[in-house]
Amino acid sequence: MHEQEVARAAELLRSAERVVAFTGAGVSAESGVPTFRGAGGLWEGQAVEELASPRGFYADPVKVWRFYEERRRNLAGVRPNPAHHVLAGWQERFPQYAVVTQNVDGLHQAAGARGVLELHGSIWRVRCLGCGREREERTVPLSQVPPLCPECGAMVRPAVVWFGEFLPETVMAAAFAAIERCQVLVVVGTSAVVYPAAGFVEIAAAAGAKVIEVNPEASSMAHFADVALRGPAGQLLPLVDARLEVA
Ligand code: BJW
Ligand code: ZN
Repeated sequence: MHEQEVARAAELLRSAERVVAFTGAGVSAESGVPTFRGAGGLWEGQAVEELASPRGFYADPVKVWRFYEERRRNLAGVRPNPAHHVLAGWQERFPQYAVVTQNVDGLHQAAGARGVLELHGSIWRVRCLGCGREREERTVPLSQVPPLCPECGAMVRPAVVWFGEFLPETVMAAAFAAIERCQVLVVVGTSAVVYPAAGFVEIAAAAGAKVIEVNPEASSMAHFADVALRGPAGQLLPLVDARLEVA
């Protein structure tokens, strides 16, 4: 059913040297990680602004901390799926390759991807609200209230990017450079509604890149797609990868 699209995607990739994989929550769906939007999404029936904004955190730090603590607990036993593995493997194939992700779950790295550009931070890091120090924090379970910084005693927060906050500058710069230069952009598992990340698809297309979208549903950027693979990434990316081997 997907044979033609798979063949076309492989054809675009086979001759490419500069490739970027741009991912969202859907790439982790088959690992058992809930996405944000839609049925069964993390935010179904929840006020997003209450959970993922600085205002929400200051209004009720314990509630927000527990939301992340629960996600960390759920993620602790989760393994990367074939989509993460294919995308990690491509760093060996393409001379210039980057994984640019909106995800905070660390699953691309768990699959072996190096230099992953995490636009929205990481759930496995915390940042002190007092001294600004950031550190890795992989203890699970950790605590039911925001821990205090061992250096200065202030409260720490998850080192993720909330609504209204700027994306980390060096990560943005590196991602932008890769996006602007790539020949093929593979957009996997994102609804592409959250900016500035969503804008990368248009930027790449405007700069002449071919766009491959891998998503069971059309994203808001689907009109930029040269090839649309409509199905689960964990099933379709291995098909594309296998097809790449065929000359
Ligand atoms: C599968 C699948 C399978 C399922 N295989 N696929 C311009 C215009 C309008 C608004 C703005 C704008 N610029 C900025 C804004 C404001 C705001 C914004 O974009 N709002 C829009 C929602 C309207 N942006 C911001 O505030 C950003 N900051 C910023 O712009 O700073 C500058 C500034 C400062 C002050 C004032 C103004 C500007 C920050 C955005 C931070 C987003 N943070 C979150 C939370 C991170 C922490 C956490 O994890 O809790 O990031 S929100 C959430 O959405 C998370 C995600 O990374 C992000 C994107 O979601 P994603 O990954 O696309 O997931 P879903 O669930 O939406 O989609 C899943 C997809 O998978 C679906 O399409 C499924 O079909 C698919 N799928 N199974 C393949 N098996
Ligand atoms: Zn501190």
